[in-house]
Parts: sequence; structure tokens; C-alpha cells
Amino acid sequence: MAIESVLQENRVFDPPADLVKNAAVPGMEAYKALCAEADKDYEGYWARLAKEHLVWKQPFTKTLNEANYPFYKWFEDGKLNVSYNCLDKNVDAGLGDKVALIFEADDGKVTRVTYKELLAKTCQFANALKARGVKKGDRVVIYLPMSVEGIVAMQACARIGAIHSVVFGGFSAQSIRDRVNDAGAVAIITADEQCRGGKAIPLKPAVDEAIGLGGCESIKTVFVYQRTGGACNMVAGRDITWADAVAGQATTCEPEWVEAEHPLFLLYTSGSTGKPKGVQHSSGGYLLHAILTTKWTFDLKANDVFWCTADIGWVTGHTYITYGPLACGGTEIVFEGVPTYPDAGRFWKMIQDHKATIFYTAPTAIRSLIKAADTNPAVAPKNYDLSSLRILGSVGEPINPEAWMWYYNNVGGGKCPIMDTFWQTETGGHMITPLPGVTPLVPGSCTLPFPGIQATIVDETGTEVDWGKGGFLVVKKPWPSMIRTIWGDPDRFKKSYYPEDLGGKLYLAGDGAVRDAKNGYFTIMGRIDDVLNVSGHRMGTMEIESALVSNPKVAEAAVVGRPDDLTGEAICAFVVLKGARPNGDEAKKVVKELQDWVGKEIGPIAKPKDIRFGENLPKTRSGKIMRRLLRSLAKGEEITQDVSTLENPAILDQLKQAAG
Ligand code: 6R9
Repeated sequence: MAIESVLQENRVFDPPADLVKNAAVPGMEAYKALCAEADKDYEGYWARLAKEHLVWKQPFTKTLNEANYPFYKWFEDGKLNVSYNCLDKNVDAGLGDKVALIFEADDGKVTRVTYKELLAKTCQFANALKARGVKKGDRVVIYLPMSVEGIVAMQACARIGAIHSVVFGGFSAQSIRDRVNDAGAVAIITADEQCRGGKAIPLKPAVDEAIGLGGCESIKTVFVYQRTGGACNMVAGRDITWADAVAGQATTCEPEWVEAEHPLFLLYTSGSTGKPKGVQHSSGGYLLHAILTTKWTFDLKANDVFWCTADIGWVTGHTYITYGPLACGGTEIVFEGVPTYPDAGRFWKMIQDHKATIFYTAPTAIRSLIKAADTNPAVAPKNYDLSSLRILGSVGEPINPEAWMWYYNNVGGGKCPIMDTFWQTETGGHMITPLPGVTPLVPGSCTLPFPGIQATIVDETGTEVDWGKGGFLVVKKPWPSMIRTIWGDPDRFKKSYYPEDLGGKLYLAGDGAVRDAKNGYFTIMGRIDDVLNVSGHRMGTMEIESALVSNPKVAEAAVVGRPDDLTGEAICAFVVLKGARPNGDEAKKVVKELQDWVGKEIGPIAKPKDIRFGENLPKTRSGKIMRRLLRSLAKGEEITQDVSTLENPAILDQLKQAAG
């Protein structure tokens, strides 16, 4: 395998002195002590933390059960409730009147919700779910915009032991249908419309369409939160508005005490083959890591105002909006809108208005805001008072050193450390990340493992490689917040994450990485499988290919990624039509048609940016599509590779040019 880092980065930024003294993990010695504790007594370390940071209804006596590896169990005989740990615990501790959520709507309207209020809303909706027959273990699909109700819906499921599966509002009817069908969900919680960038966009019709596609017969109830009150189809006997569902319901609800291993949620994510997989997370282990990482990576304290800009449709929104900050009794901002409305200064204005102290966003957002500030200096961060900030974070994809420097200087004023957090849907929380009072920062590196996480790099036989050499990123020991299985497909779980080639006991992240030869810092070099990362969102090339091929005009399709300044990677599709290869305006028309098709099949984020038509695809004589070649073509590189095994070299010329 030839993964070699090209990054040469010599700038180092030491942690601010006050954080070295006062952060939750104060200084490198404290970090090393935690790592040493975990090295010495791995189970004892996690058991101590689980006792200190979670409230248990029934304490656990067993920490880790490895008997049926890789189906690991953590704290299995303990019982707890996640919503109790996020809400009741804080109200009981005297934080009832503390603001939990500062919700800012697309139009700028601000609503504050205290812990007491959030608990009451959660209980009321939990009772509404129960009234419709939803019970422990049932799956509930949530298709809601960023809203107080979105968080309440998730917390309410957790309260009654129902397993939520949030589907991002940008996904299509077909995607909702597939997830409902795979999970066997009994209810969907949605909204009439969502508001983004000054526009109201219908949501409920996608749910109706999904159910209309067939395969959603398990659905008994559709709850509809009336966000705008716009006209909305309601099916008698099945659909009920949020307001009607909670009317008359008590604002208290005894939590369902569940086993630590009880699934808290499923979250569908793209893999290298087949349909998206339902990543299953636990209650106890997941929440423990959500709490620890919120406390240690972000140093969340009583007076902080935390803002994670992710959507609750992604794992970042689960761990760092719905669960982590609330379980720590924090105050957090929840934003409905988009960073560019009413202008690209929106994030900076909101930091200023709400005096945000911790800000966590994605490199793709930073890159687009750099571009916006370059074109229109009026929306540059320097026009806003961002002095409240003390810690910054980045997630979702590698952050290029230049974007890092801009973020550091222009947003953080050269005084806020940036936590470049590497993790995945499957890991539940941060895996490799700096800690604000500990780690000297090097732009572009996610630095060192979180205390207790045994990350390393191996070659294709599972043997650890020397620092300075590239390889596969793996985790040597199970950790509490890890994926438990793929819903309904344990074999796929085993094959995807614990492959036999590596010995069957190493968790394979699916990313290439390298450690700095001198200090051992990790740099992530991107996916080693057929998963693309577009604006920090995972897309399987297979999924997009399947969507394209399901169009009646398409005979064959191959999808690859190519680097893109703004979105990190862009989707490039090579398509063979059943009819003649189109040219000129006709080609443009078909490109648009196929882009819209993919948008409808999967969602707008999966639309290929480039579509190229050929009479065939470059294949080896044994019929394998030469993806390596397609990647070069997508980048516009000269073909220097050996094409002697290629069956049909003439088509390379056809595929050089993007159509439309
Ligand atoms: C949390 C999240 C996971 C994939 C992961 C990797 C990429 C995430 C990163 C990063 C470099 C970082 N990734 N964080 N790459 N540096 N700080 O994004 O989960 O949507 O499952 O994506 O994203 O490739 O494997 P998910």
C-alpha cells in the first residue's frame, strides 16, 4: 500500500497557560497519567470513569465482557436511563432554571429552554409516544429539522427505551423508506416544513411518499410537528400533530431503566458496499464517552456557552448536541438555519450575540466562509466581537493547514486552541484529538489518542508499522462507546470492522493514517475504501452507482471522488447510457436529469458534480472497472499509468471531458 503523507508542517502552538492549569485535564502530565492508568488496568480505568460520570439505577459489577468478540459488552449488568442522566440529574442538582438550549431560528428568533422546561417537554412527548403504543425496544424514525422538538424527540425515545433513528432532513423519500424498512420502525416523527435560508421547505410530503413506496407497513403513527403551520396532508388514524399528541399529557414520566447495553439509537451511514448500514449504539458506554469527551476535549464548564453547528441528522449532532453537553449540564446553542443567511457573517454574529465560548464546526464550513469573507469583507469575522471564544473544534474531514491557520487567527484571535477531533459514526465520540490544556497543536494533525483509546497504525497483515510510515488506522482494544453491531446484519459488522486479514481483533476504522516520526502525532490521510467525504458527509460510491443504474437510461456507472477546494471531495460519475453517447446540449440535459435523479434517490448531497459519458468504461480484460484510472481522469491528470491491461483504450478520450 502506498499511503505516504505529503504534509510538512513545522508550526507548533502550545496550549494557553490558563488551560494548562485549569482545564479538566490540566497539562501533559495529567494526560499521561490517564493513559498510564488505562495501560495498567484497562477495565479498572473505564469502570472508575463509568462510576464517576454516570448515574446508575443499578450499579454494574462486570465492566467488559469479551467472550463473544467482536460483540463486546460494557457494564452489562448495570441499569440506567440516558434521558435521566441528561435532564433529571441536572434539575436535581439545582440547575432546573439554567438555560439548556438557546435555540435560534432561521429568521433570527431566539427561544431559551431551561433544564426544567426541557425535562417537562421530554416527559410530555414520552407520554405521547406511549399513548400511541410505542414501547421499549421499538424503533422510531425521526425526520425533523434542527429544533427544540428534534432534541425533545430523541430524549423522549431515550426516556422510554425506544430506539431512535434520525434521518437527516436532506435525505429523500427513498432513503427514508429504506431506513424505516430496515429498522422496522413503528413511528415517524416529522415536521410540516423546515426553514432554511429564508425559505420554507416541505418535509412531510417526503414521509408520505416514503410510505407510499411500500415496505413501511410497520409504521403505525406519524407525529407531525407544525413548524410553519403551512398546509400539510394528514392521514386520518395514522397522523397526529405534535400539539395534539402532547395535549393533556403529564409533564412527568418515570424513566424506563434499561440495561447498559440496551440500544440507544441506530444511525445509518455509508459503507463501501451495498445500502447504508444501521450503526447500533448502546446506552451506558455511549453516554459515558459523550460525557468524557465533552468535558475533556471541550473543557465544558458551568459558565460556558457551547455551540456545535452540526445537524442532529449526523452523529456529531447526536453526541455533541443531544447527549454530551446536556449530560454535562451545559448551555448550548441550537441553530436552525444555514451559515450564509441572511449573509455569510451569520455564524460570527451568533457567536457575538450569544457570547459563545466553545465553537465546533466542520472544515467545509470554514472553507466556504473564508471564500465568502474574501469576496465580501463585510462578512469577515473581524467585523464581529468574538472575544467570548476560548476553544475551537473541527470535525468531519481533515482540515487543511491553511484553513486551520485562518480559523485560528481570524475566528480564535490567535488565542483559542483548535481541537481537530477525529472520530466516526461507529466510534460514538472522539478517538484521536488534542485536549485544550494538554496538547501542543500542529495544523492538520489530530495529534494523539483520547486517554484510554488504543489507536495505532498497521500494515495489511495487521502488524504495527513504524512511526513515519503510512498504513491502516486501527484500535487495538474495545472501548465503551464503540458500535455494537450493524442492525440486522452481524456478519457485515464483523467483516467490515474486524476483518480476519488483520487477525479479527483489531477495529478497522477505514482510514489511512501516518504518525509523525518524531512526536507520534497522527495525521489522517483519508478513506482507504470506496467511501467519499463530501463536505464532511460520508457517501458510498456504490450507493451512488446503484442510484444511477436504477435510471432507465443508464446501462452502467462508476463513481469516484476528486479533490475539491470547497467540499473536500467532489463526486464524479462516469456513465454509459443504454442509447447513443450524447453530445452538446443533449449531454447537458441528460446530466441535469441524472443529477436530479440521484437527488431524488438519495438526497441532494449525493448529486454528482461531474458526469461524463462514454460508450464504455475502462475495464481490464477480466472485466474489472479500473477505478484508479477513473480517479486520474476525474482529476484531469495525464494518464501515466499502465493501460496495457485495458480492453478498450479508445474510450479514455471520451471520458476526459466533463459533459454539461
Ligand atoms: C464524526 C464523523 C467519519 C469519517 C472518518 C474520516 C473522516 C472525521 C476527521 C476525519 C480527518 C478529522 N473524519 N473527522 N478525517 N480528520 N478530524 O465525521 O463521522 O460521518 O461517520 O465520518 O470522516 O474519514 O472515517 P462520520
